[in-house]
Amino acid sequence: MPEKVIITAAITGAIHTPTMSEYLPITPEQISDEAVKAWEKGASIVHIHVRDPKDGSPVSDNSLFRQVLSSVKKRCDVVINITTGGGLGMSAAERIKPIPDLKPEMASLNMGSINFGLFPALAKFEEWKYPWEKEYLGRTRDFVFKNTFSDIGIFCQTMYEHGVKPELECYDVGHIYNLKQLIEDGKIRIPVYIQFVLGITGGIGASLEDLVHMKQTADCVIGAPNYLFSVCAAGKMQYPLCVASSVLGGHVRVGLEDNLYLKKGVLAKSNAEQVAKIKELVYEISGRESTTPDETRKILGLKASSNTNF
Ligand code: KMH
Ligand code: ZN
Repeated sequence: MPEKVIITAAITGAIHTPTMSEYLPITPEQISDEAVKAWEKGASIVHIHVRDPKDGSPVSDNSLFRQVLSSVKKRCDVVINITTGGGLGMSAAERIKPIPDLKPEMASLNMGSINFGLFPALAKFEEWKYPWEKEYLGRTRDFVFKNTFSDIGIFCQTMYEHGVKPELECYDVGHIYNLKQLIEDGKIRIPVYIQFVLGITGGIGASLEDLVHMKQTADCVIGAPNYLFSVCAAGKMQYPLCVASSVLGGHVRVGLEDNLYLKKGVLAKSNAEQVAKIKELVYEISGRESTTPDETRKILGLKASSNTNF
């Protein structure tokens, strides 16, 4: 088991909408402030999406990314991981375009296609702050989040060209087999860093058994020396499965991208609150302290932040 645990904070994502929580960061200032505060509480990686500052809808806009990334980099040494999953309905070209421009240390790389279903959230609210929210969530009944072998091949080639370490998002067991194929084809280089993403409608569930099944599959198919893993889980299983990951020797991801709550019925007022909570739980249960950003760079084999372009 690795001695220390890497905590990632996924700051805003593209799953939740402004109606769901007044604390969801929207503007570049809010997103960068949240990232810095998450680092202050122990996150060594921040995973970044950007939103339209006017209405909070997910966008892929290089100048918004640049504002966020340069503001964070000025204030702290946290590792910055940007999304290439983007938001629902974005083309592959839109999703990858920040990579050659900004050359971050890390970026997400989604390992397969799923019917990414956000529609269950529709039942929880009657009134919406912005018209796009209801339409965005409803559309996902028929939305295929497309990540074909060809898409993934282009994405990872672009990342390697620019010195970006991919974090491999696996939403279901088949995605681990996709990864095996991509490694065999020489497209993805070992050792890899996998994010097991549990509890997205359209992917695997978020039970302890689901996590163990993902881990056992990765052990068989990829092989323990060839991969490190982290866990994120949608909604209320965020903390239990992150703690379980830390017991299994994995790393953890929290943040408002995946879960808006601090505990049952209590919205998290910030990403930092969630980071502080998971840091303490992990230490209590598995005795593992969290890494500094430089320790994370060493563990994951990242380039220095001076080699980014922001
Ligand atoms: N949104 C999460 C379910 C990405 O940004 O590329 C997984 C994720 C993917 O973070
Ligand atoms: Zn994301």
